Order: sequence, then structure tokens, then C-alpha cells
Amino acid sequence: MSSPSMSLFYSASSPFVRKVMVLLHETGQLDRVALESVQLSPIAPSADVNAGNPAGKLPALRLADGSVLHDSRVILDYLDRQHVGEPLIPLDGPARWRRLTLASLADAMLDAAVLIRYETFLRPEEKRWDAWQAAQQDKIERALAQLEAEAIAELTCHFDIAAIGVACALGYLDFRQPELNWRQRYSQLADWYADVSQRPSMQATQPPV
Ligand SMILES: N[C@@H](CCC(=O)N[C@@H](CS)C(=O)NCC(=O)O)C(=O)O
Repeated sequence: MSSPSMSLFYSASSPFVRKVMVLLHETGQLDRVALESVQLSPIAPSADVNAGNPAGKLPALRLADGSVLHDSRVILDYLDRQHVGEPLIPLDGPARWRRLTLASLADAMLDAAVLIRYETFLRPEEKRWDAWQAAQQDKIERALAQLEAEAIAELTCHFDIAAIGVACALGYLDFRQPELNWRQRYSQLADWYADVSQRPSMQATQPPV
């Protein structure tokens, strides 16, 4: 087996990294990417990550020529063009825009959930802003409601960029907000997630306990 030609700045607890890992599993490309584990936060950045991605965020993917791709959407698009199977991001047509929009909705849930994590874990208690946190939580709730009302059939039909994003977002809610009890309000989403959680790609990429 040849050595990996790319390296991924990686953290097992990052849901954005998880999306990349799930796609690598689903498309049979795991052995092409070496993982470089990094611990970082907005107030404890990594010089290695910053060198290729000035925003200082994970994931970032270093290619064989030394160039660095970021963020997760760009990396997913790139990796989806490196395998010979059915693309997980439709190449054109209305399906492309719909699937990418669902993926974007999942990213919006993640952005809000990660910001809440920073607000509650990193920010000193006396500087926290409850209304701001509640507004982020509202974004998550609205997204869940829309997925439940409009997207179950679309998520069920294909485990692609949209489904990977939503599955990783739900997994992150379970990881960081176990008290949210989203399954009680969104039973179809819960059934769908119970099903896709069994996929080897999801099992192999679960966040740390
Ligand atoms: N839009 C970015 C978001 C990535 C992101 O927020 N990553 C978090 C880890 S889960 C991070 O690196 N945060 C560090 C920071 O915000 O400085 C993507 O899709 O890759």
C-alpha cells in the first residue's frame, strides 16, 4: 500500500472534521489521508493550522503539493472528485443546489452549536450573554423543525452530502447537548438518524466519550 498523499488537520471531537471522515469512509479513500491530530480553540490556536488556514479552524487538508484546502465544504467537494464511485455531491442540476442547501442547513446548526459550546465552555461566566446563546439555540431548533417537516424523504433516499451533514450535526447535538432531547420533538428525524447511525462510516467516527 502506498503512503497517504494528503494530510488532514484533525480532531475527533470536531463535527466538521467528522463530515470529512465520513466521506472518506463512504468513498473508500481512508488510506489516502494521514491524520494530524490537533488540539485548538479560538483562544488557543495552532501555529501549524494557522500556517495553511489563517482562520485557524479545523478541518484543513494539506495536498501532496503542499497547498492547503479549507473549510469542510471545500474539502468535501475536493475529495468527492477524487473517487470513481457515484458522487456524493451532485455535479449539476436542481439536485446539486437542493442537496448543498440541506448541507448548508446542517452546517448552520453546527456553527450555532459550536458557538454555544465556546460560550458555555470557554467564555468566563461573568461575560456570558444568555440572550445571544438562546438565539443560537433557536437557530438549531428552527433547523430541526424544518428538517422534520420537509426533508425526511430527501434524507432517506441517499446518504450523500446532505445526509452526511445532517447526521454529523445530530451526532454533535447528542455529544454536546445531551439534555436537548430533540428526539421527543422530531420523531421522524430520530428514526432516520437511528438508521444512519448504524452505518460503518458513522460508527467509526463517533465523537469521544
Ligand atoms: N466553516 C468551517 C467551520 C469549522 C469550525 O468551526 N471548526 C472548529 C472546530 S469544530 C474550529 O476549528 N474552531 C476554532 C476557531 O473557531 O478558532 C468548516 O466548515 O470547516
